[in-house]
Amino acid sequence: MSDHETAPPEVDHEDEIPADHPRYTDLLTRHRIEAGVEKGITHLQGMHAEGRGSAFDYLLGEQTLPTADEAERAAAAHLLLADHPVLSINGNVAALVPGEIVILAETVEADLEINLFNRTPERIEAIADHLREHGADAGEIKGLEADARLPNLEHERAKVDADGIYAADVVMVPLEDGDRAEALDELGKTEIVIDLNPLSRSPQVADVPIVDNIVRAVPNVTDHARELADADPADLEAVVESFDPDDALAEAEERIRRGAVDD
Ligand code: PTJ
Repeated sequence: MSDHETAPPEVDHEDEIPADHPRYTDLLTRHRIEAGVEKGITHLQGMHAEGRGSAFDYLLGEQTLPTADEAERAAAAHLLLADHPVLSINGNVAALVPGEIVILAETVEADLEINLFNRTPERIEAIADHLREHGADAGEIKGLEADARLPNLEHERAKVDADGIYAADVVMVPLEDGDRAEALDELGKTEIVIDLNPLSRSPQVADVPIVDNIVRAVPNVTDHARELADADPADLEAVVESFDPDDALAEAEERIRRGAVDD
């Protein structure tokens, strides 16, 4: 392993991670997930998910592909066109982009809904508190009621809010497990998935698969949404129509297989 791949000594706060470190994003996300586990918001399995994501990101050169940027623009257009958009939050999302996801929700007037694979009341509360600390309005966080169920999905993972994900027309589900992504797809919702693995079932069933690191993707969707905020619905529809999910998945897979780290 070359020197630049070696992590610096343990840091107590993410501000201590040197911003010019060649693997800065990886060190930052790793630190945030670790802090999330310590705070009780991220499940230990979130560390495995993070490790997988980080390997794919390394092969993508830790940068946003042009097709991922197109996906992020299409996601912004879908969210702006939606009647009832919802952004789904799990333990990794809450740890990695708490402030950024709150800003995106405000920008596109979406609800935030906590929706966990490993659901416990303690984690739900801890994540809701964490989102409030990052600017979410106390009354606007959904997922605490869990008074509806997604069909064809077992136990805790199926729980959603009747006036949240269940009623949504457009749902953003970052770092999602494949079964739930499929269940949402079967309900006919427009699904935006953020996942660094283009071969995972979640991006495969998505209307808009964003193969990018969530720490780059969410702020970029917000930037596109701000730019498109005054666009006519017809122009937003044109952005949606011009995006090809199969091309985006194929480009990401090709890039990962080539492993063109230094391009
Ligand atoms: O908080 P919970 O209980 O809801 O659990 C959340 C996890 C993430 C543990 C759970 O949903 C899970 O096990 O997910 P998977 O099946 O591991 O899928 C996570 C996907 O996210 C994988 O395909 C990873 O490659 C991808 N991923 C990991 N980190 C990132 C990422 N994609 C984008 N950005 C990342 N930073």
